[in-house]
Amino acid sequence: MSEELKLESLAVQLFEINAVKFGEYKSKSGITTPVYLDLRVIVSYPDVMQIISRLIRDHALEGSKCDHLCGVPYTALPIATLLSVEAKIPMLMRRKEAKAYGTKKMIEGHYKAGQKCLIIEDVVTSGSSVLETVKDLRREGLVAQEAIIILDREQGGRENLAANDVSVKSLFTMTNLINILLKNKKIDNNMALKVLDYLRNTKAPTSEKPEDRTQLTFEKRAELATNEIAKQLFDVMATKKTNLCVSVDLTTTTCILDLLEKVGEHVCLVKTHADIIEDFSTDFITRLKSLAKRFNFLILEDRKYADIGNTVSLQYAKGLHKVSEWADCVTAHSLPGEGILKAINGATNGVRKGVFLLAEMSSEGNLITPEYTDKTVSMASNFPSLICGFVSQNKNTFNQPGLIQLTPGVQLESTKDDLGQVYNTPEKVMLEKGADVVVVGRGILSAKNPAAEALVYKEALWKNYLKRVSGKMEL
Ligand code: S5P
Repeated sequence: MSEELKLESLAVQLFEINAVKFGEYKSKSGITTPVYLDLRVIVSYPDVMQIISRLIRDHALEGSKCDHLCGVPYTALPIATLLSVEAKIPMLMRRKEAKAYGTKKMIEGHYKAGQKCLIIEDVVTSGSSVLETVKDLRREGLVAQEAIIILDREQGGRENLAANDVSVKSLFTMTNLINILLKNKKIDNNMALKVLDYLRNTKAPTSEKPEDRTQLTFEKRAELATNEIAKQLFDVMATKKTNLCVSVDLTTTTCILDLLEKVGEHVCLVKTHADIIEDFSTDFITRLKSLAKRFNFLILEDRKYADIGNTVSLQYAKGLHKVSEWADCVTAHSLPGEGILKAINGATNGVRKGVFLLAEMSSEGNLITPEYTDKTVSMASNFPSLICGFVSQNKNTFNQPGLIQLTPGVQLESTKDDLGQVYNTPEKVMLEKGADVVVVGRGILSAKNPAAEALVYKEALWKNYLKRVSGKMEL
């Protein structure tokens, strides 16, 4: 049988098993549609499942060079499974929610970053379900640029997916399906015209291809920043030609000030942990501020606030450290909810300040899940004038170009310490992981010559920044 005849017979079978229905149905978005597809029922018809997977294998799969298949949960899972077995292509499985405990992987199966994964879906309307799977695959470093679907409803999904670099092959388009059913007298002319008319008039909203923030220069991003400290930090980076942040994890004020005399010219940001300093004093702060002015760097107190709003407002403004008086920005966890951001906002007394929210951590076995990361990013969107950016390890965490990705866990060689810290190289964090400001602590502090080492980091980072904004990355 030719491919055309096989498709024709499949369309008729789908109609007969009630996987395609005509009438008045409410779609997910609340609009009434004259045609409804419910391919979940195919699990009750092994013959139909086999016909679909063989049609995909013999026709749509042609020319796709993929290492894996991944079905969009749940309807497409059985089809992806059959296809995996029939075409002998390993499958990956995407979870809908990350597991609450144990490994928090969204993608199950064995894979390596850089491998290609083909997506299988039943029906595409706006393309949003396919995009959710694409996002999770890309977060794992997989290349997800192709999708094979059973039916394209022709309501803008194909265009939305193309705008996100995903090309689509389909067994049927809705027009094509309607014509087959009309020809086989399963529907009459009136119904066919009604459906085609509906398709012409009801398009899913189009999504524009989001701009990749990592390809924009820091000068351009300064213009897009909504937080004043982020804007200032972008400006400092562009002027000093450095995106290095030194983490001064030292326990005496003399050691910190001595170190900053040596490395101050090479950094855009100095990150402190005030609570590890044994002789903290207001005099230290005066000297720190004067170094910040002389060398043109900003100060980030890495306090990682994580309490209820009222306590955080006291921790931020009061006590021995009075952080709100001297730190340009601070780090905070999103864990307690928005109250923490309201508290910091309220305690700034109108002075321009910034917050980096912890969206991800660099330490092995941390309990942050992809869902937590996404919710952290959404929470930040309610505080555009307060949020500088995110502490994060991944390019896909967020894409607003006016925000800054602060990435710790960096040394010249990929290693680990004895307490779970994981290190990536400057090249990797700049070209693959989307870092904007890169935090280096012991890589510089433990060097025989910290000034020379800071210069090595600064140059390695800047070289890779220039490479990515020139659009000449070889990924
Ligand atoms: O996920 C994180 C977040 C932070 S802010 N992982 C981190 O390591 N940090 C901080 O970055 C940490 O508190 C430390 O001050 C610095 C990394 O230091 P290093 O010596 O391992 O480079």
